[in-house]
Amino acid sequence: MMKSHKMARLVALAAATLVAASAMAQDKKDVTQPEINYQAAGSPLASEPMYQSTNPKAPAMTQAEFDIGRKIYFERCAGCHGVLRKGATGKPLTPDVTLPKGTDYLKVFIGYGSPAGMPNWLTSGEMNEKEVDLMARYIQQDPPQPPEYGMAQMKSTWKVVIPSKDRPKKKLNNYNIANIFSTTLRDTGEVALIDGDTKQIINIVKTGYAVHISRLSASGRYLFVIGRDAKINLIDLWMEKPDNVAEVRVGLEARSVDSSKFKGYEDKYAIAGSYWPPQFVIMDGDTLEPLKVVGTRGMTVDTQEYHPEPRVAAIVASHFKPEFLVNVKETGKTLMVDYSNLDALKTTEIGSARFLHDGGWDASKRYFMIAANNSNKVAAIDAKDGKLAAIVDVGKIPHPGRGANFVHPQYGPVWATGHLGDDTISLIGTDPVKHKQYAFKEVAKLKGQGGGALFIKSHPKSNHLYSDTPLNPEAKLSQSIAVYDIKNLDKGYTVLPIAEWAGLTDDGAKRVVQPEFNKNGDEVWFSVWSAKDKQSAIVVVDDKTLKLKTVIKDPRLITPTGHFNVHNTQHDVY
Ligand code: DHE
Repeated sequence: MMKSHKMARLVALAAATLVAASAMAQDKKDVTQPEINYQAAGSPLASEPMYQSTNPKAPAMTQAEFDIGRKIYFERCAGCHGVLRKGATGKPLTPDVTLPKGTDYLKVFIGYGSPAGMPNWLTSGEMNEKEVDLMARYIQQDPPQPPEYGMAQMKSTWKVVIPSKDRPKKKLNNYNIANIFSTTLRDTGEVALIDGDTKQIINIVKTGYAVHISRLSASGRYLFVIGRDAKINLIDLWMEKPDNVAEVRVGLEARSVDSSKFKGYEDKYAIAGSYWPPQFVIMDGDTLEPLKVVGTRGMTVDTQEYHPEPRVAAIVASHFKPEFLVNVKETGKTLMVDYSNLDALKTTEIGSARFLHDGGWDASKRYFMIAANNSNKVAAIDAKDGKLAAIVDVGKIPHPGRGANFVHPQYGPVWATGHLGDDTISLIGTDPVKHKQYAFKEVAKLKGQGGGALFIKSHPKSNHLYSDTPLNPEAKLSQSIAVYDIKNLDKGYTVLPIAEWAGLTDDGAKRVVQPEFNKNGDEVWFSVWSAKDKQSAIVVVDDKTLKLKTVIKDPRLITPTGHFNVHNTQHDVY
């Protein structure tokens, strides 16, 4: 009896290995390793203590093993499978799914991966046999829940370093602050404030963990920076040496921050959205005092099922109404949050498609174009009429950053996005008045260098469209940029060897990421992003001639990724 049971298990295991092995073969076609690594970046929740509940049906685990499993899960898996393992861009891994599969089957899947995008953790060398076994047992346990994080916790981290009354009454420096760049130094948890005119570093400001984005207040005076650990820093650009004046931690993990831009509310409020807990908070724009916390847990747009952890992705401030547009990823909803009365908060909920991630305004700033990345769609939200204008099918895993706006010779104003999962750039018409027949349709697909594109950029004064491919597995592509002549798109693209121009001598990854224009729209900045212990740089290109203008190198520029020009970010120019 024992023997036949063991035999049956071996047969099942062999079958699972075959499934996984054929899966791996297809895997290569579908999802690239950098794409997976991008989705599955480490979560700050890895260091949060959590309660281990014992499910008698799950394989035994000691508390020490459980803690290791939890750490690995939040470092490697939570980005795709969700904090509560209910599934996000990856499949659900709750015990009702994992227990019937059993440890041996799960070990094969974790070890060898799947065509749907599950990495091959064992054969890639990222986990050893012991860790794979531990993870196979871990995901059969009840998922531990990280703590909630409400007003009391926020208030306990809130610090006003320089009170408003002690801040400058006028600009105290000689910088052309409209042309300052805030560059993310990802792995040091800092931003570099760089003078766009002289290319000198003004200050390096300590911010949150694995800092993510910077945004500007409506007046252009205040810079908001958010870390993945949900720490926000408020930097005053009027100071003699611009620096931090307030900070607060609004959750345990986050990605987005912005500030009120509607007439009469300039610089009044700030808002930040969290991945965990799933919520957003409205703060005082001057001090970051948290004022109102709103949860985003709720029903999904399509099957209308409850989702316990819908993460807050991109947030923008409307120019038409006193509203923030808060994009909730897993439920596929854009919340238009009216901040004119925080005590009677009115929200218009617009459903579109799941996995809303990043996006930006069209040139008129009326339509917010948001990528539902794993649904391969872009939703256009009409901020004036408070409704969905359209949902547009695009390529595989659109990733626009904030996208790029330009006037197409044939289709009029268009907004563009590149894709992580294919080599196309989708152009979507955005003018329903003079180019009605093209409005909110994918009017053209440009062929790009390859998949793994993250950011695309243009400028009203430029005739060029720039597209990066930092996550492409081929170094030649991840280290260069494709540029299109907007007036002659059929000609295809010109390749700029940005990493080569940086002249870095070590063997760093040198991924070229995020084109960003200066204020005048006549030069474009790129980060050349290498590992923490390797040299990185910023390369500045002349937009007219497409020739190298300057390379900014400094030992303090460690892992530069995104950069945000004050004027362009303040006025949503892209
Ligand atoms: Fe980002 C924007 C989330 C990985 C650089 N990133 C955003 C936004 C979200 C997001 C929700 C939109 C914010 C907004 O507009 O309000 N990013 C995530 C992730 O969940 C993901 C996939 C994995 C993770 O664990 O964080 C991720 N992002 C990365 C990177 O690895 C990048 C390339 C390098 C880095 O610095 O970490 C990166 N993300 C950026 C940048 C922006 C961004 C530069 C802003 C683009 C813009 O033009 O506004």
